[in-house]
Amino acid sequence: MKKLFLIGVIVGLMGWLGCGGDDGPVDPPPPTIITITAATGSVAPAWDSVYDTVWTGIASTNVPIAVSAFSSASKRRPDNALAVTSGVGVQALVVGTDLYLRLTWDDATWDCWPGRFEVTSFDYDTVAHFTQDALSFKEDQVMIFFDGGTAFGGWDVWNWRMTTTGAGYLAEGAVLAGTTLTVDPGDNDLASSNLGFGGQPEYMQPEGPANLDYRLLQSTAIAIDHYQAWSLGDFVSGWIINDSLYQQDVSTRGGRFDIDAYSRHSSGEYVVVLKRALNTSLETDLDMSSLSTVNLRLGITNNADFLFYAGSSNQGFSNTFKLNLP
Ligand SMILES: [Ca+2]
Ligand SMILES: [Ca+2]
Ligand SMILES: [Ca+2]
Repeated sequence: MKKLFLIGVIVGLMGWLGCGGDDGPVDPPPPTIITITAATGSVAPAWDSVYDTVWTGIASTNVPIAVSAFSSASKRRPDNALAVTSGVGVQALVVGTDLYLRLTWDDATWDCWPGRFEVTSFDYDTVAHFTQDALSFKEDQVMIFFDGGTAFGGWDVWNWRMTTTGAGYLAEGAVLAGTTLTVDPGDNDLASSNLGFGGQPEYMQPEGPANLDYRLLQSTAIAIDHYQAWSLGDFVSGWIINDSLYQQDVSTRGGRFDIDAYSRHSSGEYVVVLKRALNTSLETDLDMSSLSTVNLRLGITNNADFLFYAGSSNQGFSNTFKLNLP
């Protein structure tokens, strides 16, 4: 009788531990979707600061950067987990008809010299010869993806890049459908290549070798002078920035550059403030003016271009999160 009782206890325990039972594996709990609620403000933050006091009263929500390709099939792996930030702080604000987003993330390297030219030798001893380093020197970037749903056919995209948009205080609008990114239509160019005849830069800053600034501005650039007192290793920017475009009103700028941007990189941290109208009335932009919630994703690169279809140690994407609008 005692023996039978013991067997009964063991069989009972096995059932409780799931040994030999016919219950299937337990489904994992659904992931928690991060939700951010945009604050409503009456005063617009200063356009030329990321530290306006308006932001101090608005909570920042950490959005983890979880995957290395836009498709969630490619998960971040331990060997590339360190190349980009593991999370982005997001703050959102609506003032009137405009949406402001303030993003904060860690990046130890300020990569602001995409395709730069470097003095690598001298012809006839004194004439500087430049080499373009387009492979090693790209730029830091962020993309915000607004889910346009099936009616819109893809994602409405805001793309900020440290130099080729940020140096002109703007971000570029686009649409991502599948893995194809198409910039919004518009006649204006913000950054034009500085590549001239014979692989040499075409323009330089008027201060010459004395001013190695990443911002080569159209309003002040002069023709390159190879006879100046260049030294080995001096740089000239790979891009010329149209520094008058941000001063035009949005309708003159065109649908491609309807996003204002201001940024700071200091102590290994980026802070970027972006602003666009909730409704631009353009079919390549999502009309958010009548939405109470929109699904977003974020993408970050560290000195790299985006590769939507493939994992990369220098890019990361968040999972989808929600933004509640007033
Ligand atoms: Ca960087
Ligand atoms: Ca646009
Ligand atoms: Ca767009």
